[in-house]
Amino acid sequence: NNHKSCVLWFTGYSGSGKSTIANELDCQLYELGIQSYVLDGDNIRHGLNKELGFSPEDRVENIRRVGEVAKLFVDSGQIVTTAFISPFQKDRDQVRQLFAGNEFIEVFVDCPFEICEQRDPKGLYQKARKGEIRDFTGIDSPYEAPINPELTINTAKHTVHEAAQLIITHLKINGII
Ligand code: GGZ
Repeated sequence: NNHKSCVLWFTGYSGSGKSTIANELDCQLYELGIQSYVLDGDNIRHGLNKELGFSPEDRVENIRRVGEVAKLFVDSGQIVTTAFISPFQKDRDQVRQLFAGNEFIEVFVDCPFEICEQRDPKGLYQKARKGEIRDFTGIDSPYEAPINPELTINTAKHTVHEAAQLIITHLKINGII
């Protein structure tokens, strides 16, 4: 299948649905005959970035490295989705600069903080509230919502399937697939 390469850079709170939507998108692209790859905490923080924690400095370095890896995927002609909180606008902007204008697609996985905390799929919010985890995004570590994302998806209003569809539509409208 003929398509252009790009990075879909997801950003949003823990529990907003980044990895879930990224994996659904991966499946929907596969059904269109398009190969893609997902970078997330599971394959990056346990390997390449395993010495990094959640201090502001470590998050900056985490995102910098993910940006460089995403760049390698795009150079190799692939569509890559990254699913990291990436809480700082400045770091997302720095990653954006690695890419040509239409190759970097910032996707705000927008879900009200209260709903992310209610979902609490891994029980981490509860631990953070009890003080068992420090530097937790939205509790005692900041999150800067994107100023001008290419795409915003409210995951309190859309199903996972719909969210992936919205991204596919964006890729089609912009001539990437
Ligand atoms: C935020 C944390 C923390 C702290 C562990 N703050 O819902 P999850 O579990 O699967 O996703 C979260 C993930 C965040 O890692 P990222 O690499 O995406 O963060 S960043 O982009 O800011 O570097 C959460 C888990 O790791 N987790 N401790 N203190 N999330």
